[in-house]
Amino acid sequence: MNFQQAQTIAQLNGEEAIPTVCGMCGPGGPGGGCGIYAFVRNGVFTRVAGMDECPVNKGAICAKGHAAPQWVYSADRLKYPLRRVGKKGEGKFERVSWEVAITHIAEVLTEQKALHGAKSLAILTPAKRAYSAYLQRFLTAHGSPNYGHSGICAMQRAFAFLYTLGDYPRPDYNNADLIIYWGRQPIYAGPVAPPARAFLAAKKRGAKIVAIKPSVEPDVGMADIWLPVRPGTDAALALAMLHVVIRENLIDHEFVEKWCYGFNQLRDHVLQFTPEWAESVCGVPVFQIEELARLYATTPRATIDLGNGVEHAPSANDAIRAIGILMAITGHLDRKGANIFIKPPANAPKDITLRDRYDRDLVEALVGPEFPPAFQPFLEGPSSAYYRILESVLTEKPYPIRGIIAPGTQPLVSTRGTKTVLAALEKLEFFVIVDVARTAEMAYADIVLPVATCYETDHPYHNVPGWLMAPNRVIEPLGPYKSTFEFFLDLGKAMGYGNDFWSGDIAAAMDDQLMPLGLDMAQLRQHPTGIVKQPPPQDYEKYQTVFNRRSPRLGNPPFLPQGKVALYNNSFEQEGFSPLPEWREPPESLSGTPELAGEYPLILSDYHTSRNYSASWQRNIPHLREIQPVPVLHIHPEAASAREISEHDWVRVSSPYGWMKVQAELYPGIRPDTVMILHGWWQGCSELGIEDYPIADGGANVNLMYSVDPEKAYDPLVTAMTSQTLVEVTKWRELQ
Ligand SMILES: Nc1nc2c(c(=O)[nH]1)N[C@H]1C(S)=C(S)[C@@H](COP(=O)(O)OP(=O)(O)OC[C@H]3O[C@@H](n4cnc5c(=O)[nH]c(N)nc54)[C@H](O)[C@@H]3O)O[C@H]1N2
Ligand SMILES: Nc1nc2c(c(=O)[nH]1)N[C@H]1C(S)=C(S)[C@@H](COP(=O)(O)OP(=O)(O)OC[C@H]3O[C@@H](n4cnc5c(=O)[nH]c(N)nc54)[C@H](O)[C@@H]3O)O[C@H]1N2
Ligand SMILES: [Mo]
Repeated sequence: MNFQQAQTIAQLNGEEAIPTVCGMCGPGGPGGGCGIYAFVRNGVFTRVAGMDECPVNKGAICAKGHAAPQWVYSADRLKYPLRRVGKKGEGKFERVSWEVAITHIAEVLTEQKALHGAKSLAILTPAKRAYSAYLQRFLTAHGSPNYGHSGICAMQRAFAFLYTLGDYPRPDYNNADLIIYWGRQPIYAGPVAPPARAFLAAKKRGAKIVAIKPSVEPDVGMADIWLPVRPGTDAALALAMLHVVIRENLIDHEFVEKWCYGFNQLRDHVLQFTPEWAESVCGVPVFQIEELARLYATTPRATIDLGNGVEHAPSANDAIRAIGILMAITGHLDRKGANIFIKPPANAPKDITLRDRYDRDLVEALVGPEFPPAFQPFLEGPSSAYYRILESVLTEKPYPIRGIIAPGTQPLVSTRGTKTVLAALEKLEFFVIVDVARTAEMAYADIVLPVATCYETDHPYHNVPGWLMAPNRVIEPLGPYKSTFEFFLDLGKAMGYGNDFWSGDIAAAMDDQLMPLGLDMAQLRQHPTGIVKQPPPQDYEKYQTVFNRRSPRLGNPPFLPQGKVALYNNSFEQEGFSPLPEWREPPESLSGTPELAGEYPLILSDYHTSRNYSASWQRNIPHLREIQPVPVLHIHPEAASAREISEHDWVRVSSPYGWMKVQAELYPGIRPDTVMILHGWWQGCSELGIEDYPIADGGANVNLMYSVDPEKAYDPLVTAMTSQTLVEVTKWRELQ
């Protein structure tokens, strides 16, 4: 609905309709970017409607967005700041004030810094959040590089593409005749509307759609071709496609000649990756590999949308590089309807990450570099991989992290190796949780700070391409809450970093960031439904044509030393990595460890997005839990019947590292050798009488099932962590 309609309806019902931004797709508020009207009656937040004026959702809103009031009033909300009084893991806390909690944290961090150096502090954050820049700023002011990025979300793609192509190649959905969704979930992955709209519009236009993923999801239902790849084997598939296009001479000679470096080495290198070899690894039949390679290479307007599905494997970097190379040598780069480079917006809000203070010393101090130090700081600044930070607590190599702040992230369920993480949290000297609700690892915290949801604050400003808005407070905070932004301002000030933290004044912080855009929060707030800025470029003609006009990155070391697409990558070679994309098996797989297949004959993997949950939260929201009440394992009917498993039977899924108890859903749309589950299950829902599941064995936390062997479990260059293993599935029997 639009602003006028929202006001009219509210008036009729004795309500208020407050324009603001949805916060259900990512912690910290505007992660998702959908504009909403929040309805309030007698001071109570009751319901949500999509905002027509918002260019992101254009009035649409998903189930998660609608469920926001139940999240805000959830029984799981933290009530006040807590300080641990019992032993770690016991879960005994005393209530303290916000000020006492902040002072306590500042004292401990100051002492740890004096004794062990600033680098002994890490902050965990698996993905880019609305408040990410605040935690980077805090770390840099403190003197630590240990920003704990995931090793599991988007940065792996950014890295491999930048060092191969010089920029991130965006799919030009609007002009493509062939769209390949590769490890991507275009229908459920929020913010809700744009990818689904692009998908449906392409379909309506008659564009051909290809889905590459192990099991059927709504996008596959509407696709023309489905390549049911084995989990974690995308690099093998991409290498074989390179083999076919080179063997059959389906390449764009002019582009290769002019803009690619190292074609001869690539040609010789991919000879070994035949479709027959690839079939034995990735399970896609030879004819389909050849068919797709030819179709892609010979369709002039063909694009690839690469998602998270390719980032969760030890050969993630190789897969992404190989796919980037495929775009380049077939001439599908920087062309209309292909993959294109978008010009960055001319004026952006101020970068507050204190980038000018990054130096070699800071990078050398990383406890577990997400990318090798030679490639740091990368886009978001220096980063240590999330899991490696936790591991250092146990191994003390190269030194132990002693203090961790977890703002809006749950290490026991979000990263791999649950059992190692548990041991690390037991040993960790000082652990601070900053969250809106009870988390999986709360019993291990020394201090827990309860923060306001975005419906209880009026910041940050919201800035997505084409739209700028000041969110409004919908209701007064339900407890003694501040926002995650204010937490870092308060802590910065208490640590003596007030100069870098606007003396603790959040309004000043927001205005400072907005300055380059020529307005402040008060001016922005005068536009209740935000300011629609220059819409983002939609047509190819408006994009910067990187290879003709030269992007700011091209030829700008260290990205592309030759100023050309790096088919052969000298930058990687110099650091001891393969200059050409390779194939690396997951730690356990049917082709790599056949000796395990007797005991564990099925491949297990998982996926991230679903239509009604975000990551590992929101299972405690009754409206959402009713839609999808139990964790289901998709298993092919043949695999199920061979094990005497019927629909909705509870089953035990065992890997070499742990076991889960979940429900079987007989699913014809999955590879018969593979089972898959949505990750992120642990929360109960007290309103529906559902209890929490165990975090480790016997629950449904898939991250405990995988290897974390540093030699095998992640990509050595980009630390992408494996989410593939081998399992056996058996019918659950009570006295098992
Ligand atoms: N096996 C497997 N593991 C995965 C993935 C996968 O596909 N498979 N996906 C990976 C990906 S892509 C990601 S991004 C990560 C996600 O990992 P995390 O970001 O760690 O996700 P959650 O564990 O759901 O933690 C989010 C927390 O934020 C809290 N929260 C919500 N709003 C706010 C707020 O405004 N402020 C604060 N401070 N807290 C808030 C929620 O209560 C919740 O506790 O998981 C990764 N892990
Ligand atoms: N509703 C909702 N929306 C979200 C989020 C959320 O939690 N909920 N989270 C946000 C975040 S943090 C992220 S990172 C994005 C993620 O959004 P996407 O990048 O779309 O990633 P996924 O949702 O993990 O979808 C990956 C797809 O790849 C498939 N897949 C799994 N393994 C493999 C494999 O080995 N190879 C191939 N080819 N495919 C595979 C999965 O089945 C799935 O269909 O979504 C964002 N939007
Ligand atoms: Mo993510």
